[in-house]
Amino acid sequence: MIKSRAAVARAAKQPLEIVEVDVEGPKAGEVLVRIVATGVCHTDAYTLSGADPEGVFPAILGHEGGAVVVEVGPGVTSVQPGDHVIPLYTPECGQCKFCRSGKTNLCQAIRATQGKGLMPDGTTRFSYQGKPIYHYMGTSTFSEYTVLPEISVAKISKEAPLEKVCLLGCGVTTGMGAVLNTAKVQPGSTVAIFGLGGIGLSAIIGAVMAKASRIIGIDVNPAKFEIAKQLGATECINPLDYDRPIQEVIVDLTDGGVDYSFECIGNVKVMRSALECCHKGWGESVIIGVVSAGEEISTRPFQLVTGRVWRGSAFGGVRGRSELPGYVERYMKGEFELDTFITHTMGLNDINKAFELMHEGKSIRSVIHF
Ligand code: NAD
Ligand code: DAO
Ligand code: ZN
Ligand code: ZN
Repeated sequence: MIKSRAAVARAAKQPLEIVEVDVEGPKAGEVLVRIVATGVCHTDAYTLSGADPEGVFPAILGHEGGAVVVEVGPGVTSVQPGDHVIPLYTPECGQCKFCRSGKTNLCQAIRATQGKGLMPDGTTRFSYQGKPIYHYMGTSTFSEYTVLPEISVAKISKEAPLEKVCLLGCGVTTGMGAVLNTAKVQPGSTVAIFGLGGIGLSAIIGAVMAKASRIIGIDVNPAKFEIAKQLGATECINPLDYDRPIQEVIVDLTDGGVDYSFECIGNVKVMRSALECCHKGWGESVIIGVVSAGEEISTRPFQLVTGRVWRGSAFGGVRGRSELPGYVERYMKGEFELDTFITHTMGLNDINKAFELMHEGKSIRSVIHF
């Protein structure tokens, strides 16, 4: 058992509490890692808000980390102490029906327990004052030390700066991957990106890499436009500046609609706009945003009958263990940058400030340094 500084979510809607928790060592097939840095993503705020049907409390949130392996449990062969890793909320076992299908990154090997805030053996490694604390998304990166299943870590180059590539643990991979992997945007395509937070801005980077001809950023907060243009958006529009639906505006701007759109907010009304701004006959819309339990999307079925395609993407469709190290390499080669995303850095004691900045629309990503 070791002590670890951690930000504990005691209950929904309560600020995180910084305490010293107890962390049990890794069991068979598990690894103990030291988190060097972690980003704070909108999904952490979503779970803390109480809207997440899988949200259990008390828990240690966080899923966008960069870490060093400290100890491995019996039977672990793919990593050893000292290795640098990115925790994966979408594991890759390589053996389940989903992994073997070659059609999805949604490995199901530990889904049942991960969704309940538990390790694969049905127990938790965290406790505080003798009472158990739940894991979160199989990662719990808001703790200096955390235990992960071996299939939930991607081994990456030791040269990569963990305080930056931690963003590849969620936001940047999710946005870039949705464009490059899920939609497979073609050179010369027109693209609309709804929501210019960490995910939407990463989708812009993906669209630039895919050589899209036109990249339209849409956000109700115009403070996001400068950075979106810096990253490659060719134009930015604010739905609040128009007195008609934003999909009509985009259809007019693009001679019938865009080739691809991406919803990076988590708003079912915007999801409809994103579908309906797509070009008749071939336009594809990808849902990335996560919405509260019970909410539903709607459109007229004729939108699909006439050739538009509606799909979704989790973690950019990226298989974490086999493909994420390649994304890190691409970053190291200078194919994309991460500095623009990191608008704030702070210590763990200030983590609630990171949530405030996100809610106020003042940050893209705050990175917590342990
Ligand atoms: P964020 O809060 O940083 O960004 C959201 C942006 O949307 C903000 O800039 C906000 O101003 C804008 N916005 C809000 N309402 C809007 C509206 N009605 N019209 C236009 N713009 C609007 O969030 P983020 O970290 O970028 O995450 C975005 C979404 O992606 C969240 O729902 C998050 O849970 C989800 N997410 C999904 C995955 C996945 O794998 N599918 C992974 C990570 C995050
Ligand atoms: O396999 O049923 C499943 C769940 C996969 C989880 C994928 C989560 C993607 C959306 C949540 C955003 C994470 C930050
Ligand atoms: Zn995330
Ligand atoms: Zn699997």
